[in-house]
Amino acid sequence: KPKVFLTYPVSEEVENYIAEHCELHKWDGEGRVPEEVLLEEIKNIDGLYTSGSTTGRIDERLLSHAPNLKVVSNVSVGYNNFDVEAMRKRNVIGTNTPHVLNETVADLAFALLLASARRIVELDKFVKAGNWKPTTVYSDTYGKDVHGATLGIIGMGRIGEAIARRAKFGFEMDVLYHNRTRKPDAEKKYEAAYRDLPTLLAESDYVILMTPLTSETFQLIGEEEFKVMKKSAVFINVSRGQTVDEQALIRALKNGEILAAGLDVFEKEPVNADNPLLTLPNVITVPHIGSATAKTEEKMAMRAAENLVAVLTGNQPQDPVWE
Ligand code: 8YV
Repeated sequence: KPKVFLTYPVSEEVENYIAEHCELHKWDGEGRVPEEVLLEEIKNIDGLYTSGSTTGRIDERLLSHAPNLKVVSNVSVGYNNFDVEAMRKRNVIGTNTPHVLNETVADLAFALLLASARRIVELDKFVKAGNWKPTTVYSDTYGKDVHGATLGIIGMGRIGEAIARRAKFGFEMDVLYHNRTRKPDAEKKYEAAYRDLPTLLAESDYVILMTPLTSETFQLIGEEEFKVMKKSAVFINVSRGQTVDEQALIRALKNGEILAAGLDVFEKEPVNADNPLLTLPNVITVPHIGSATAKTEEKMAMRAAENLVAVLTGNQPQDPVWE
């Protein structure tokens, strides 16, 4: 049987499925696999089951220790942990888990948007701290309307579309989008209007960043981009931390160039405790939980298992990240 290394815990069902076809090696510790363990395991395995956060980058340095490796199966849709060129050169197939997480990630984007707009986190703390008094000035609790506002979506892929659907039909928002290619379907279904990036930023009340991290989108949003946004704009990032220049975001929030931000992702994860984003009152954060519901994570885990097994049993995986 081909040998595989599982770098984080999966359900019994997923594990049994893999074990039917493969000899299973598991990392039983918590969090990231220590480098010495990974380098030892990778010497003998045919397949690696991972997500960027448990093994780090799949690059030439790692691959040079992995003479038998045929497939790296990511339990995530993002595959910025793959050095695609290095993997291709060594004929290692990379797979991801698209589709099954679209709605869950779109839900989180909206959760951050609504919570930022209506100051849910700040006002929750206010009530629980006993600060709601008969003398409380009601206007001090005012937020921003979501319904009917203009939403700019940067990255109109599958998840971008799920966000657009919520915006259009749930909140009657005007949807703008920016994408590498035009999306006639989305334009029709959600009346989404294409804009170049500066125009989208200038016209939007809410901006949701939902692009994959690539060399083209690295720090796509920086100082200049925040400057053209409305001072009343709310910025949401559910893509990858490195699609934003984090220092520029901090300055924009401090200087009132934008109103608020809701962040699922950070330049460095886990985020450093002294990162100013954690103390700014107009920022809400969650620990990269875009797809983190039990149901969706199980679907992702099974899909990644199917991809892994497909390659190792000589079949076509359903989600190769390149052809
Ligand atoms: C993953 C994600 O769960 O799928 C992605 O790209 O960002 C998340 O949904 C996370 O990367 C851990 O694997």
